[in-house]
Amino acid sequence: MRVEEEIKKLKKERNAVILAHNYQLPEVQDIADFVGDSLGLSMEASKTDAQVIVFCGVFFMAETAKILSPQKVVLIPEQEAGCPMADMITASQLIDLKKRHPEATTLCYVNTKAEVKAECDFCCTSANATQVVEKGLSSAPAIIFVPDQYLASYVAQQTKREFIIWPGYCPVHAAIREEDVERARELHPQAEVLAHPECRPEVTDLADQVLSTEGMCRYVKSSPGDEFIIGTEVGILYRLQKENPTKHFYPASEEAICPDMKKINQEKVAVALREMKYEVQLPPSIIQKAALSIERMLQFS
Ligand code: CIZ
Ligand code: SF4
Repeated sequence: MRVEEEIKKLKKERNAVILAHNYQLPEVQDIADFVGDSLGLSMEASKTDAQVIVFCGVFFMAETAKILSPQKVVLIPEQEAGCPMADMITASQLIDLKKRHPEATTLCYVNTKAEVKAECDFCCTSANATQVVEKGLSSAPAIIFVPDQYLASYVAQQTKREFIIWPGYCPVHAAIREEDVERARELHPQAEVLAHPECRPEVTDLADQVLSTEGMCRYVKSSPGDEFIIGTEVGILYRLQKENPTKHFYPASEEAICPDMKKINQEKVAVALREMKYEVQLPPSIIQKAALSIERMLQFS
């Protein structure tokens, strides 16, 4: 049986839904029920009556799906698919930081482990961070922002607030340099430059639009332009091209490839469904506390 057919059959048998992050390989995006960003996917999955969620992404994303659907079985087809940025802060490091700034409200990017979310007042995504700060944290005397220093500095600039920043970063986005954007612009002078806020400030300063992955997908669809330089992980170009077949997309850097995002393929999805592995398990107390930070975010976004 072809692997795609096997996945279809197992999906039915298990009553499963398959989620693929925007950065996944084309062969994985093609077999997914939903393709999107980590929070959007987790929310979609929680609304379905599927009993099993197969999350094709990195570990913190599968944890987010578990936090929003504690009654469902959440599987990640590759145990080693982590996020180096999320791993840059642990719960105990955050607890120490909070002790040094007891007056501060804590805000964590969704790219954090569940145990870190559990220690935070608010969660945010790259799509709603500015709004969460403006609406939810307008009266906070101080704000701790973890772990992405570049997203933090972008939101600080937008909201004219100062944050207590953790020096984390995404190695994939940080590798995109000003020169890369300038070179791409010379080659494609008509193209609009879209950059993710995980990029360095030098890069977001050069961009025409600073957008999350879902923001990029929406923007491209509604824009009259037909050429775009994309400053984020290259996996998203597949979705952009599929949804906008007449438009043209160029990566800001062809080297912006997240190795962790490429660890899952169709074969591993089939194995995950066949053998029901690898199941994401979280202590109920962590789920409850982490869910609170997400609920607070949702009130203000
Ligand atoms: O939350 C996500 O899925 C990530 C990592 C990025 C984005 O902009 O969607
Ligand atoms: Fe983490 Fe960066 Fe990979 Fe996203 S692209 S999963 S932030 S390392």
